Amino acid sequence: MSGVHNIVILTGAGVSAESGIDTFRDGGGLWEQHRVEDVATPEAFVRDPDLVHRFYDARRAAIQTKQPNAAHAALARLDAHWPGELLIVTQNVDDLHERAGAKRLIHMHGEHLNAWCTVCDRRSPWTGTLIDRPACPACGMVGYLRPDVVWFGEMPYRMDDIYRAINRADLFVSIGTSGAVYPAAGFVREARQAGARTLELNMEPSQGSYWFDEARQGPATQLVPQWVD
Ligand code: BJW
Repeated sequence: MSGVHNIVILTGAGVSAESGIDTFRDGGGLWEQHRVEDVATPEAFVRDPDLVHRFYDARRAAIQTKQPNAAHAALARLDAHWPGELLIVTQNVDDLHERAGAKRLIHMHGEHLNAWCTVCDRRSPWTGTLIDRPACPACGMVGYLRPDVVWFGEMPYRMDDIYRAINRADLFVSIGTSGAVYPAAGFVREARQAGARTLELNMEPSQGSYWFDEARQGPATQLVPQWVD
């Protein structure tokens, strides 16, 4: 990686697939099992909160039984040893990057293991269920906690920090994401305009594959360690 000082890495569901966590848009993925409009919009939560809580309670329980894989581990090694600026921007709501040891990390679509109180606006660590309408640990109000995830139509988190890093990047790497969801799908264009080299590591060419200088196909547990080491 000669001449590279500042790296931004975007990750998606494909990075966690080999840990046994379902992706969204692959055959058998989450959006084949549930309609997006029923579980991943603010309107769905207003219409049928029990359905939404069941969907997220089940996934919150499942991720706690999964382990980081070789791709998460390789990115954590890179984070630990890279002397320049580095930012891992994950769309994933699981905690496998941090359990592998990554530190320079932003969860732009939120985190399963947080609950967000819609009354006091505080986030609290959460490993249990939300369907039973528990009290907010911060303000004590009962029945107002929701999953701390970003649904369609909501603003992803820390966009200013992300765009600042992309605009300083010499290298932008996208791993395990279909490129179907904005604004993350537009990061590669932003990075190119800022002069970064762009690399995609994914099982198949993503929807925006043609924007990348180089695209390698294969499983993340092979491609990511090969790239890092
Ligand atoms: C492997 C592998 C292996 C498999 N190894 N690879 C029309 C045009 C443009 C935009 C819009 C539009 N209409 C509406 C919008 C906006 C909308 C949007 O993008 N919609 C599209 C569907 C068109 N976006 C939003 O609403 C966002 N907010 C927003 O835009 O606010 C305004 C704004 C504007 C400008 C700047 C800033 C803000 C919010 C989006 C929220 C997305 N939320 C979800 C759910 C999170 C909670 C939860 O988990 O339930 O986030 S949806 C879901 O998709 C989840 C993911 O993070 C996200 C991306 O999915 P990802 O990670 O790419 O997974 P997959 O399954 O799609 O792909 C996996 C890939 O891995 C595949 O390619 C496989 O081949 C590969 N793979 N195994 C390597 N082993």
